[in-house]
Amino acid sequence: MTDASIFTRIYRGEIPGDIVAETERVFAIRDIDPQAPVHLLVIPKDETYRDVTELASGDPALLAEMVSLAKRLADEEANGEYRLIFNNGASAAQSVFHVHAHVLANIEENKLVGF
Ligand code: DGP
Repeated sequence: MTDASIFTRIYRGEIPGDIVAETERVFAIRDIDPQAPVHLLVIPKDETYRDVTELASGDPALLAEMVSLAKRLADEEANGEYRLIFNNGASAAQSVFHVHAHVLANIEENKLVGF
């Protein structure tokens, strides 16, 4: 049996993490190392899917639920505009292999991060 991901452990309350929103199947936390004034992670509660490629083919409705929560958070914390980033694979800077979307907003002009 593999260990639960860090995000699953946060959701279970085993590791500190501020859950800022949740839906039936998705939750959101603030990134520990923010790259923009608003930097949230939107994460499925179930860690079955490693990355967005697997998720899109396995459960597109869950992907849609993630995008919907991202938009709701961008409305609540910014002006509704946001970047949505999925890193896919270690050489593309993915470090946690439990699919998650980075939601970045209130980005200063010319300060787009490349991570
Ligand atoms: P990625 O590199 O795309 O796999 O993004 C993983 C993100 O997860 C990274 O931006 C930092 C964040 N992260 C890692 N550990 C923790 C943690 O314990 N708490 C929180 N809030 N974020 C974390």
